[in-house]
Parts: sequence; C-alpha cells; structure tokens
Amino acid sequence: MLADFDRGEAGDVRVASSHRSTGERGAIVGTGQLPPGQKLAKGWPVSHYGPVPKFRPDRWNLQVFGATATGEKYTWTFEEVAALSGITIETDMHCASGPTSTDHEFFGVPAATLLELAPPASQVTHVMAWAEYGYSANLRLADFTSERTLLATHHNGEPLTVEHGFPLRLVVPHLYGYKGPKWLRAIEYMTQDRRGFWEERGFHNIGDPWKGQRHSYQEQ
Ligand SMILES: Nc1nc2c(c(=O)[nH]1)N[C@H]1C(S)=C(S)[C@@H](COP(=O)(O)O)O[C@H]1N2
Ligand SMILES: [Mo]
Repeated sequence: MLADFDRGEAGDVRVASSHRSTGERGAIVGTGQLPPGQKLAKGWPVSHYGPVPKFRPDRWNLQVFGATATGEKYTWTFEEVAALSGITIETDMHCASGPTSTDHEFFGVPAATLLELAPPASQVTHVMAWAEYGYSANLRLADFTSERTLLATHHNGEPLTVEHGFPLRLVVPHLYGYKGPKWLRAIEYMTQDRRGFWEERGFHNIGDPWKGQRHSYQEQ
C-alpha cells in the first residue's frame, strides 16, 4: 500500500510551526508530517461520488433529528445557520485513497454549537451526518463534538465553491475526508452505531488517518 504512493523526498514536505501553518504552499498543519501512506496533493483536488447538487435556498434546510432530548426535530434555514457565530480552523485534508491537501482555513459553526441548540438524549453515542443524495458518514459523538469539528461555510475567506460543498460541509480535521460530507443537510442523533455510505462499502468505521484506518478489514 505504501509503495502505491510516491511520498517524494522528506524535503518535499515543508514543516509548519507548531500550531499554525506558515502560509507557505504545501505547509502541513500541526505535526509537520503526513499521515502514513499519504502523499502531498497539488492544490485542492475535488473528490466525491455522484453529481454536484444545485443549491435551492427556498428548499434548503439543515435538520437535526433522531434521538433529541425532547424528541422534536430541529430545522434551520441557511440564513439562520450563517447567522450563528463561527470560528476559523486550519487543517490539512486526508483522502483515504492517498492525497493530502494543505493550506485549508475553514470558517463555520462548531458542531458542538448544534448540540447546544438541539440537545441530544442522554443515550446518544453516535451521529450520522447526511448530505444531499443520501451520502452519509457516521461519527462517534466525541468525534462530532471535538472542538475543531466544523459545519463550514467558508474556505480561505471565500464561500465554499459548489464542488467543495457549498453551502455547507462538515469538516472533521482529525479523520479521513470521507467523514466530512459536502452539501450537508442533516445530523441524525443515534443511540447505537450504524455505518454510513463509505463505511458500508469497505471503508473503516472510525477513519483515523494517523492510524491508517482506511479499510473495514482493519477493524477488530
Ligand atoms: N456529499 C459528499 N460528501 C463527500 C464525499 C461524497 O462523495 N459526497 N466524498 C468525501 C471524500 S471521500 C473526501 S476525500 C472529501 C473530499 O473533499 P474535497 O472534494 O473538498 O477535496 O469529501 C468527502 N465528502
Ligand atoms: Mo476521500
């Protein structure tokens, strides 16, 4: 598997300072290293299954459903989501098929904010993040509420482009890219785990790039 990826010379990978990227092209945020088996991508590749959905503001909403504390379902318009206070994070993105892209600054609403606005029942252990056309990714609750997990509206100061998930995408910096649905439409609170789109198709249920958790056969 490692041999499939041309990782280049060590010198190809420029090292960022401890917690902020230098802003240099190709700087790796955080540890200054690529996760095992990853190679540095040029630019920001577009990668997804299926067509790019069209944004229809009048029909669009974000929902939280499933095991909420009150049993009710919550919905927000895009305007309402955009009015929530946001934060900026810097991150690299690791696609489980190999490429890592760098120099991403995402702005958006911390996922933890949704939990405050739409409290989950005490038995909730996992969430399913749902996108247009039924794409989904399951996450442990702690991965979803991790302080850098974001419902992102902006990238490097601009609204997301449509192919990168406009108007809203989930960014889970500490997991592989497939755990971050573009064109996010809903969060389902779950009282037990259930596999999402790629997780049902042979990808790892957790998806930690630093542990190389790509394939379901690696699960215990
Ligand atoms: N809705 C949706 N979101 C998706 C995908 C997809 O197929 N559909 N692919 C995922 C995968 S495998 C990766 S690596 C990232 C890629 O994000 P990018 O195209 O912005 O680089 O999007 C993720 N989000
Ligand atoms: Mo991916």
